[in-house]
Amino acid sequence: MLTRIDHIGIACRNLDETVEFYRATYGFEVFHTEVNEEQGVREAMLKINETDDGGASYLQLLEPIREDSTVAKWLEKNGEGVHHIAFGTADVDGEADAIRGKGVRVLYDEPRRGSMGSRITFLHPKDCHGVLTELVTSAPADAEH
Ligand code: CMX
Ligand code: CO
Repeated sequence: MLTRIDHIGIACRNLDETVEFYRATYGFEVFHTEVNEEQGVREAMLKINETDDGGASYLQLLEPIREDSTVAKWLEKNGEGVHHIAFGTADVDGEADAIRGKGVRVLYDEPRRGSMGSRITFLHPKDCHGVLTELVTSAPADAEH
């Protein structure tokens, strides 16, 4: 089951300036920042609300760290804006398998590492009516990240 909006991923050119926009305009504070080398991004997670399933919903602000990263390529083509949506689930492996079985391309054979020790995979936007869609299972609450 997919039980929440885990996050909305927003591509930006300058993470610090974008973080400041969200703070000054809405009062959202940074909950967590990290560099994900594999994904080629520096990111900030802004927690918007907690959810009934024990998780939370975030904005994920993404700045590319490499010219050849997916986000750099997307920014070049589209400019800043909403890059993907992510649904939260307790079972990313099972959900990915079930969705793959429906004929939607799942981009990774096995989930990879996402924000805060989560496990993530992506569905191809061309199979999802133009929306790059991520599936996320959060790390257990007591895990190091
Ligand atoms: N949303 C919607 N459509 C998208 C898209 C996006 N974010 N990114 C690409 N597309 C579309 C393009 O517009 C293009 O469509 P057209 O052929 O009609 O022009 C098509 O998909 C192919 O795009 P591309 O620019 O050639 O890009 P690639 O095929 O090289 O890569 C994708 C697309 C989805 C495979 C790649 O972005 C990917 O692997 N994404 C998953 C990883 C990721 O996004 N990581 C960053 C976030 C990390 C995190 O959330 O933690
Ligand atoms: Co994401």
